[in-house]
Amino acid sequence: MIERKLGLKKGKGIFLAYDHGLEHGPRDMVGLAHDPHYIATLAYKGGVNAVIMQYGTAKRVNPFLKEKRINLILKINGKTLLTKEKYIAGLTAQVEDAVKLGAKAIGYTIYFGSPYEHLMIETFSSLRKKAEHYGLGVVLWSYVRAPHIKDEQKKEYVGYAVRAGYELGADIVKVKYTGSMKTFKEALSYTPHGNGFYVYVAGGSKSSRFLKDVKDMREAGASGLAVGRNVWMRENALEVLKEIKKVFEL
Ligand code: FBP
Repeated sequence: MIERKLGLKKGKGIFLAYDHGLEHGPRDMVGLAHDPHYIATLAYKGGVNAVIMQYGTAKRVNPFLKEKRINLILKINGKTLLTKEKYIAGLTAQVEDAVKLGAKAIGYTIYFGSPYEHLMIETFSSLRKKAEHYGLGVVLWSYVRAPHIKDEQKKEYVGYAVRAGYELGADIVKVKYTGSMKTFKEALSYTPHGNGFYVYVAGGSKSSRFLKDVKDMREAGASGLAVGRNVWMRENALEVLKEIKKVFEL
């Protein structure tokens, strides 16, 4: 069960996302944030349920993660901001790499609606099967993203992304926030969640509304956050983690 693998309290938890060096490049890797040891230390001091990293980053901090018993979710696909092909993420590591590093789960992105959707779905199904074989959890970055889609955070799209992840067998879907409690609640209403399937929310770019949004996400039924920039881009990162924990009663 995913709850046990990641130490989730009735499915609730916080994941500290740190795959931005690949996804966004230098723009996010400023100051202390460029150093994965800083992030891993934050994860430890802040008592999060897991850190999310790409293979190259994870292998460099893995001794520390192991020593401090910090759970790892190994992100195994991704892309850069440099590509014009914004709607497909390539494989960056294998399930065996996750096993080798002692990760508790794999992370994989699908851009639903994309012209390459079928490729990402097919790859996901093989990886999901392999991850289950090795006893790893499966976390899906479930985003609706395509050239013809204007607002990927619309409640209908987020609702679709939650349901699609459920249909494909993810343990946890990580989705975008719709922007309000009411719309997020509606987005969650199309899928049974709790009991082995949980919805986590991405933090998004650094925002002054963040903690208010977190309260609304929780109120709407989110089980947790997979958050990056809104934590480690702040000087009071540990304080922010504490506040998030309070909201989710962790
Ligand atoms: P944030 O909380 O910083 O938004 O991180 C969540 C995340 O999904 C990361 O895992 C990923 O690197 C990034 O957002 C990708 O965001 P986008 O595809 O919207 O640029």
